[in-house]
Amino acid sequence: KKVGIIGVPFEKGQKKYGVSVAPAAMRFAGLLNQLKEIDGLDIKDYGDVDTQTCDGRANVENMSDLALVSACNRRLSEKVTEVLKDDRLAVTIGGDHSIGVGTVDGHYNVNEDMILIWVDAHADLNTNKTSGSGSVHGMPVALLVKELSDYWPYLPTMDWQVPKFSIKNLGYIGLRSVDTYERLAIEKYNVPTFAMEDIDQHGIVNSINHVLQRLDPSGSKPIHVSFDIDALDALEAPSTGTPVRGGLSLREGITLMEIIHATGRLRAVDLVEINPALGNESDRNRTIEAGICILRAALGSSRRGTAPRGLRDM
Ligand code: DIR
Ligand code: MN
Ligand code: MN
Ligand code: MN
Repeated sequence: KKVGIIGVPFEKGQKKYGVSVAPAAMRFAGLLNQLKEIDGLDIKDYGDVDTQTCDGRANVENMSDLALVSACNRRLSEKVTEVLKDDRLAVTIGGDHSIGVGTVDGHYNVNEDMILIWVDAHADLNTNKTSGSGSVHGMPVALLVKELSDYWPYLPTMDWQVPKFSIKNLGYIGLRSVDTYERLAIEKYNVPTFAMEDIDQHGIVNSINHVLQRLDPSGSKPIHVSFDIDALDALEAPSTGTPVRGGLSLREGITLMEIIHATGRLRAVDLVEINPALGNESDRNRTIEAGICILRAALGSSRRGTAPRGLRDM
């Protein structure tokens, strides 16, 4: 099983300093070695995407730093496509969640039949007209889906990104802070959504199985998981820009990823919004550890353990 790691030190999709440090902090914490411990994995590090430079300007109302968001995502999209064409599962470490535009775009360009599981406290489904913050990390899903393209004005510098992905192939897990127009879109398009109250009622196992069944009844499509660390409870992952209490336990997050891994169809995972500059050292370490646990589960680490190679069938 082959995996490619991409770092995206980008934080202009929101307003707090520090999310851009996450790829370096995750590497320093031993991410690569902890993934290499997983039996049979071949890990290649593709390094960090350039997030600093852009040409042109894009002054769009209530949309901060669009030209930089656009340039970073354009490079990221190409990188994700490259990793997938190298026949590797693309693991992207953000950065804020605006980078979901590039990861999903790059994945869609290789697998047009992909389905997208957005694991988040938030729906990230605002347009510049509905957003209360003007931060693009609250808008990536709305930028990606073709059904909402008419709700956007012309976006200078974004011509490279034609919204092609259908909202019919999207599902949500973990929501608990949804803005009014986001909720309207979820209902209008009947997006399979397991908000925290639904997970409380049905359990995480039934919740993810239901989403997978709805999006892909035949069980044949490539899966992309975009995991915002704020989907986890603020006690499990405190170092993040917009923490919300009452979220997934780390165990629920791990179970979710184990189930998705077990499909054998996971092709891309994003892990975003870890902000090592927020909170104290214990908060930072806990949040980074939680992120590594989530990625390990996604890549097939078993909590039961794995017997040594070659001795299993004795
Ligand atoms: C809010 C917060 N819905 C917004 N979004 C966040 O700014 O649009 N997404 N924090 O992760
Ligand atoms: Mn290559
Ligand atoms: Mn998000
Ligand atoms: Mn979020």
